[in-house]
Amino acid sequence: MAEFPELTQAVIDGNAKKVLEIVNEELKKNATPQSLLTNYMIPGMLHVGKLMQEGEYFIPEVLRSAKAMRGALELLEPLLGQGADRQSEGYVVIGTVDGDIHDIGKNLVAMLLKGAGFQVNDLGVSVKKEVCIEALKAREGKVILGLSALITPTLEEMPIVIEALKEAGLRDRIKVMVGGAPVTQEFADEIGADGTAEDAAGAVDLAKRLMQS
Ligand code: B1M
Repeated sequence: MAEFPELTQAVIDGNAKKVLEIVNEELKKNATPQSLLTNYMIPGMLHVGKLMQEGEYFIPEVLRSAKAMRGALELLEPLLGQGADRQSEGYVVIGTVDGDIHDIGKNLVAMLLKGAGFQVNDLGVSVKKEVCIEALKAREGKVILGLSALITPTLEEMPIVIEALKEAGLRDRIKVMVGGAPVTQEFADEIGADGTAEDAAGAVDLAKRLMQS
């Protein structure tokens, strides 16, 4: 018996064509984008991380899997928004912190936020604090700033951005949400963020709570 379901294995193998094929087939059978992501594709990427850690996968293999994931995310993105309340839930500026180029998780968070009715300004990866400040200044009223980090060394960028918000006089109207695999609730509290979430669905719930707080 195969160790992983076919879709998970296709992500692990970095077989972009097969990932798209299976996703398309499953959608025709009425599978939801959320279940394809949560139950099959994300576990595939997590296994890729394990193989990387064990020295079985190197950057080229990891990039192939990331590319396969990205192709399928592009296909799923419009579907994640279907049925959502189109009235804006709020405005979110999001990015991966300076020095960090991981964006699959951040993109998922951005997608689900859009699907839930938030307006999202995605600043991309390795975003400098000045770029965050500029984007936040351009928007009046309450705004959520979402910061993602995947490698431990770049976690230290998060408090630097929060400090920059204070210096720019923006902290009182900006809610800061932090996330990414190495981020814990304890860390979020320590740096004075307004919250953290373990996954993209949790990030949507948190964003809704922050808009009401
Ligand atoms: Co990198 N990498 N990587 N990598 N990579 C990790 C993160 C690592 C854990 C792998 C390992 O060693 N096991 C390790 C970090 C160790 C550490 O510091 N703790 C690591 C390393 C070391 C590196 C390099 C330094 C390797 C090198 O060059 N020697 C290098 C760093 C480059 C840099 O950023 N400066 C590097 C490079 C890369 C690639 C470019 C090859 C590629 C990224 C491609 C891309 O993103 N476009 C890559 C990948 C793919 C990974 C792994 C395998 C997978 C990450 C991923 O996409 N996960 C990863 C292993 C792992 O995470 N186990 C690894 C799937 C994704 C859906 O989950 O991103 O966690 P995640 O997002 C989740 C939650 O965290 C949360 O919701 C998401 C959805 O559920 N979330 C938020 C994320 N952001 C959020 C924000 C929120 C709220 C929730 O609010 C704002």
